[in-house]
Parts: sequence; C-alpha cells; structure tokens
Amino acid sequence: MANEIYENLAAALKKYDKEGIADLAKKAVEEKADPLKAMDALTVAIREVGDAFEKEELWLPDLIGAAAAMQCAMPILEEEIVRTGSTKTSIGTFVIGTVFGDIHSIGITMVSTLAIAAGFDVHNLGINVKAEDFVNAVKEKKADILGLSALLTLTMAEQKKVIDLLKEEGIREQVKVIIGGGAITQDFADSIGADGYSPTAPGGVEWMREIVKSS
Ligand code: B12
Repeated sequence: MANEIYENLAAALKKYDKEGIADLAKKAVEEKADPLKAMDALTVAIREVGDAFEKEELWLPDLIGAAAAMQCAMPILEEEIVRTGSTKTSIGTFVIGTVFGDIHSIGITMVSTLAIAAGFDVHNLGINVKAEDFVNAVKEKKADILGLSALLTLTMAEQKKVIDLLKEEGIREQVKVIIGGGAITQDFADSIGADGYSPTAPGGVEWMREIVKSS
C-alpha cells in the first residue's frame, strides 16, 4: 500500500498534476506513510524530468511544471516532518540559502525542514543570495552552521566566494560551512575549504547534528 502511494506521487509529478499531487500528499500523511520516503520519490521523479530536459526530450515548461507540482506536495510533507520531529529547545543556529545567480529552491526547503525537525533554529535566506548577505546573516544570527546550495555548474564558484568573504571578514573560524546541490562533489567541497558536504538533505542534517554535538 505504502509503496503504491510513493509511486502515485512520482507519477502525479510527471503529469504536472498540481491538484492530484496535493491530494496524494495529504493521503500519504493520513495513511502514515513515511514523509521522507515520499520526498525521496518526488526527488527521483523531478531528477528524471531534469535528465530528460538535458537530453532535450523535455523543455523548460516541463521543468517549471514539475517544480510547480513538487511545490504543491512539499509543504504538506514538510509539515508532517516538522510535526513528528520537532523539539522545543534549539540545538544550534543554522543559516541557509541558494547562492547568487541560482533560483533553485526545492533543495534548501528540504534541508531547512529536516534541520527544523532536528531542533535547529533555521534562517532560510531563500534563493539568489549574495555573498555579503550570507556573511551579514551569519553575523546577525550568530550562526553555528552556514549551508550553501548551488544547482548550476555556473553558480558553484559563488560558494567559494562566500567562504572567501567569511575569511576576509575574520569570522571563518566562528562558523562551520556545509555545501550541497546537484552540481557539488566532495572534491569540490574540499577544494574551496568547506567543512562539510552532503549529496542529500538527511545526510547534511546528520552531519550538522554531529558538529553541534562535538562542539
Ligand atoms: C526544478 C528545476 C528547475 C526549476 C526550479 C524551481 C524551484 N523553485 O526550485 C526551474 C524551472 C525554475 C529551473 C530553472 C533552471 N534550471 Co533547473 N532544474 C530543475 C531540476 C529538474 C530539479 C531541481 C530540484 O529541485 N531537485 C530536487 C531537489 C530535492 O534536489 P536538489 O536541489 O539537488 O537538492 C538535494 C541535494 O542536492 C541536497 N542539497 C541541495 N542543496 C543543499 C545544500 C546543503 C547545505 C546540503 C547539505 C544539501 C543540499 O539536498 C536535496 C535533497 O536531498 C534540475 C534537475 C536535477 N537533476 O536536479 C534542473 C537543473 C538543476 N536545472 C538546470 C538548468 C540548466 C536550469 C536553467 C539554466 C534552465 C534555463 N535554460 O533557463 C534555469 C536556471 C535558472 C537559475 N538562474 O537558477 C540544469 C543545471 C545544469 C548544470 N549543471 O549547470 C539541471 C541539472 C537540469 C539538467 N539536467 O540540465 N530549474
């Protein structure tokens, strides 16, 4: 039964069926399906749409349709993740955003949701965030961890720019930086001096929990 709901969610995303996918997400919650598995099924499906776009089998309106459908299901699943995982006291302060020039938002929404559920005080700066704005937010919020997302090969360099600016401002040692996003690899993370990298939102939040535990 549960597997069927994940398959149906993926199928609704591929049909860009905004109403149907929201109903299925509600059904998944009602039937106590695992919201993380539901998100995983949607992530796999939207990546398949992305792959077809790369091969020119689908076009930009398809990406937009798939993203719109995904964003109809996500808030319902996120609410369930936060509801079942939320803790009262903050275990650390986390600032996250997608770097300048990049408007992909679904990945940071997932990381933010899981971080809230894990007990972090989360400040999601959104998309297209300039290096200065990341650095200012780290100072203002006294962030323990900064998360940077980049989905485009073209915007990966912005992650380095943020880390360099933290160094210039003399606050690099005060904050741990974790990076992620479709284009990112561990080698790239090492090359720009990031503290952490994860290809997945749950993996990233697990790393964050370990960091605050050991500090
Ligand atoms: C949906 C989508 C869009 C939507 C975005 C809507 C939105 N609100 O986000 C729209 C239609 C707007 C869009 C636009 C574009 N897109 Co687009 N898009 C995608 C698509 C299909 C899915 C992205 C997504 O949301 N995935 C689902 C989420 C959950 O996955 P994710 O973001 O990777 O996040 C996961 C992990 O990476 C990780 N993670 C992410 N961030 C972080 C951060 C931290 C700190 C951590 C720890 C982990 C982490 O956690 C998440 C879950 O586990 C991808 C294909 C793909 N394979 O990703 C292309 C893709 C990213 N897009 C691409 C392109 C080319 C574009 C455009 C340039 C198209 C165009 N010609 O205009 C524009 C770029 C505009 C811009 N300046 O940013 C290319 C990028 C190629 C490249 N390497 O540079 C891709 C790979 C498609 C392709 N195969 O060609 N896109």
